[in-house]
Amino acid sequence: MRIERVELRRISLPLVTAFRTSTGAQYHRDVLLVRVEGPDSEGWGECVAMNEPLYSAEYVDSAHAVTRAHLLPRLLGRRLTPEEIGPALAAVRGHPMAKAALEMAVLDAELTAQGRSLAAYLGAVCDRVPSGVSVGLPGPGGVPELLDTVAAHLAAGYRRVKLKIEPGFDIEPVRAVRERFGPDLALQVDANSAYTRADAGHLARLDPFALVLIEQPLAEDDLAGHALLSGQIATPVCLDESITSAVVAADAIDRGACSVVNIKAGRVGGYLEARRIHDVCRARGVPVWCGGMLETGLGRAANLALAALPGFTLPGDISASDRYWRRDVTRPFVLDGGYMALPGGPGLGVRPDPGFLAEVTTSVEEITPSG
Ligand code: OSB
Ligand code: MG
Repeated sequence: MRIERVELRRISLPLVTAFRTSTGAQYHRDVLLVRVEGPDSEGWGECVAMNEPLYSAEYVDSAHAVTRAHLLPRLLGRRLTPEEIGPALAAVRGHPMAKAALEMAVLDAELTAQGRSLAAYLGAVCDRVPSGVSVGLPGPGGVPELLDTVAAHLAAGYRRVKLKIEPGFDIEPVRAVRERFGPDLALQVDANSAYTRADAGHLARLDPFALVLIEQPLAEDDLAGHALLSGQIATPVCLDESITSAVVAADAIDRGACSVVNIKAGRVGGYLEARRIHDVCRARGVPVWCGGMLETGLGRAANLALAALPGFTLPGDISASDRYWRRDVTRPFVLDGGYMALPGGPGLGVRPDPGFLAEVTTSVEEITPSG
């Protein structure tokens, strides 16, 4: 498509419940949405960068700034296929979430024009995926509050539970959840880099609880530490923040740093790189699952398409709209027997509701080749 016009829109959406991790609490999301327009198509992209640079160096204001000043000038007025977006932006270092949002919008526009779904384009092999839920650290209610939250999610049908952990909130909550919900619950934990190599002995105390995996225990740049830790604990090590590309994924696996990979398209620069990571992992027999970044329905639709690829053999963090939002910007995604159906339809298969979008919009910029 020829990229003739781009809209950068910021929206503010309150979360239904505060989301706490070892890096801090989130009460609302300030999301950058991108709309690209060509001669006969338009498409939407969602930038998953968070409000603050706590999960990643990249955050929503940095993504917005780099998009306006450095990414759009490389795309506007040019005729580009979705596959050409990554290469066109490669000279700009870093900023994968900003790049991913642009590629997503061009994929949506191009595939919508072709009448083809993103899922079919990526190589989906199913039309629904099992749904997991990521449970934040509890508030003042502590472990009893956590048990109530998990009970409510299981009653809603979620097929896998992930608990956020941090030093001082790890062994006991895991023990409590395992004891209350029994051995059949698919249970995993996510540390968001809160531990160090010196914590290996402590993390080995999670071994008796038969966790599916522990996600990102150590620092993002510590592949060697994760390889050491993998030999010291029985729980499989999964990487999230560390996996920034297909090259890094192959390296991490080949060095024994992880035996499972969390794939997030935003973290790796887009759905095409995400698919390459899937391919690298699948070739090595490493299971992958689709992570989440508290997306709106736009990002959720794209994540569902990705999670329908054959290597996604573990349930991901793709939860129903009502786990995040009182009202989603698209039609709501719902659970059906613990599964979520792919939207179907061309492109993402969903559109934002213009009226609701207008209500939650905090700023809009229209950018054309002339500026
Ligand atoms: O580490 O997986 C993470 C949300 C924001 C940033 C990082 C993470 C998360 C989640 C929630 O765990 C996943 C979701 O439900 O979208
Ligand atoms: Mg994570």
